[in-house]
Amino acid sequence: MTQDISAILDDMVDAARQAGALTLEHFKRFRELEIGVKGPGDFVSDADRESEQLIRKHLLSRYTGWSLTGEEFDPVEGENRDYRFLVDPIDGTTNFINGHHYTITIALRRGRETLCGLIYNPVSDEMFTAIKGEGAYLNGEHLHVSRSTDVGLMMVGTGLPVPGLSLYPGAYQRLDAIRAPIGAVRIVGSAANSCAYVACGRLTGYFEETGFVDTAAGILLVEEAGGIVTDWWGRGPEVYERTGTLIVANPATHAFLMDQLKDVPRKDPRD
Ligand code: LIP
Repeated sequence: MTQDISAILDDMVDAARQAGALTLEHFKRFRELEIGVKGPGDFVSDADRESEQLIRKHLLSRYTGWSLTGEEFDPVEGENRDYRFLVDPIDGTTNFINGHHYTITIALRRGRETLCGLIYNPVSDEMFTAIKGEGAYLNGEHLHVSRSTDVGLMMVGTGLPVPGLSLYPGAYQRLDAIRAPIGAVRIVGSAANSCAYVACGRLTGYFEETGFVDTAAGILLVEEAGGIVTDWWGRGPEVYERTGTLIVANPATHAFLMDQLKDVPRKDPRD
């Protein structure tokens, strides 16, 4: 059966807006949140769990039998494994619990293909959306990555791994060299928001070792906004899905980052 992807994206947008309102209530009193620790540098709050529950309920009651992978609970394996929602109910939990901008991100996949996705920043009320082949949008306005080729004006986003947990710590020792010729390096604190910033030109590029649930929608958004998406060794997003090493960037910044990262030794045993 052919699905109306635009109607499904509308339902995903509704879910994200509702989860945005819910999480904002917690965010307003971030100093009082009870914080759980899932692992080193990996936090969770009631807001993450409530947000994921709301999104699950909203989507799976409309798309019965479909599958869903979220960050906070076990995956739902419906009888329809073809269609799967990927949900990060709060991307940037560390930001969130400290009162900084965070996002909610949802992607819809059919098999290995991302059909559509969104990144919602409830604090700024910015809704980034993309449907495969139909462009990328911010609050309904068409997006394009930065067209700048000037190395001196590049602004690159990244995120720092928890010490000892990175498969590629060498990459972050190159930050000085990456920083030297360009305009600036920024840590946005949400992988999804970093991708959204590349899609709308607030960053010219972003690289990190991060998770696919956080970035599936962002990858589509950047591709649809005319950017380039590879892993650190220039291979397509399907390889990044395994290695977790992502570059999303405008063409000039992509070439610059590839040059900086291509010698990082590949260590992933699955690679
Ligand atoms: C995290 C992001 C963080 C990034 C991590 C990870 P979580 O997601 O918020 O900015 O550096 O790689 O993506 O754990 O907050 O959902």
